[in-house]
Amino acid sequence: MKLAKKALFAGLILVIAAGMAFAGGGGDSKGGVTKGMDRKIVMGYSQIGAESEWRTACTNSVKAAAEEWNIDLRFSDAQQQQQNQLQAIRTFIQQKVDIIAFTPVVETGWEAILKECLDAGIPTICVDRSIEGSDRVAANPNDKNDPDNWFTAFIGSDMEQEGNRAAKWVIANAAKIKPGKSVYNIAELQGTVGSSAQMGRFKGFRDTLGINPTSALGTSKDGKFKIILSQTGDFTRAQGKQVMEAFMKSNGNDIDVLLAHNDDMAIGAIQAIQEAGKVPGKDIVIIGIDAVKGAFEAMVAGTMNASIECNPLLGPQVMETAVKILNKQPVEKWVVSTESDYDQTNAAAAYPTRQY
Ligand code: GZL
Repeated sequence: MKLAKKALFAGLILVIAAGMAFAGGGGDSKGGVTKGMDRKIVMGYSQIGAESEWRTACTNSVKAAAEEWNIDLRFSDAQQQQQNQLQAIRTFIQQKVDIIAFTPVVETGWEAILKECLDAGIPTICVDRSIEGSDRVAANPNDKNDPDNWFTAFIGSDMEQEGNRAAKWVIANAAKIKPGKSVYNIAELQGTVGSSAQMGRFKGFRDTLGINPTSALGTSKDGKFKIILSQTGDFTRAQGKQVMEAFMKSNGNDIDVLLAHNDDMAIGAIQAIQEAGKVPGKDIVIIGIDAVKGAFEAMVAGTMNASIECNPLLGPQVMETAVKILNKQPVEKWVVSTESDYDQTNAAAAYPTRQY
């Protein structure tokens, strides 16, 4: 009799353990089901790295939203290397995750891996940046050569629009801050070369100023604005400072405006401008993109003039879109982020409620 009881008890333990593992979906401890699903889904996420305040805010938003939606998130940090992203996505395929989200560090080199995802029946979501050849509108779904069909949805900003908005601010404000100039010389700190963020901002800024969008340097049609320096700082503070140091050495007395493709590079450049004996925000009008906390602090301090918002809080949209896709519900090909522009007229009022 004792033996039978022991066997029964052991069997019970096995059943309970099996039940918990199933409820836990990807075997993690939390269990339960994903919001809007009848099971817990597993998402592989390949993130670029942690190069800027913006990126950290984006990562935090994705992780918090995965918690909120009860999604088992397999998160990989590529440390800015595309090779690491490709490897991570291949691992997600081997793990048979339900869906893959990724931020392409540059626009090129994604066709093969995304076709492997398609062959494995795993839908993919492009987050923040996009891939070459994608205009992110619904394409002919049967055309395997159309990059728009290599991923299911894109969630992120219109980078060209951000460049347009930056140029519009410069046109409207440069002369107010530095009056009396017939030509405003512009220095530009570009983002990671080949990324959709760098390419979109580069083009949008030039288009609105009336400068040839295919060349780094050039003069606007009306002759009022001239890009005299343009180089990448790879979206980091350190490199933004380093490149601005070189700009100040070669043309420190000629620069009227600095456009930085993100605030981190602008903040690095501010240090270089101060070390060169010039007054940032007055001798050189400084505009960045992202609208991160550091930019608000600089605008309130008067060392930075404006920042064009690029929303990193994409996590909720990523998880909502993933659940819709897995539930076979229709999703927008491009879920556009909503954004505003900030400068010294509204930064102080907005700063206390900023989330990143
Ligand atoms: C833009 C994003 C850019 C940010 C940078 O959507 O990809 O990358 O502007 C970040 O701060 O490094």
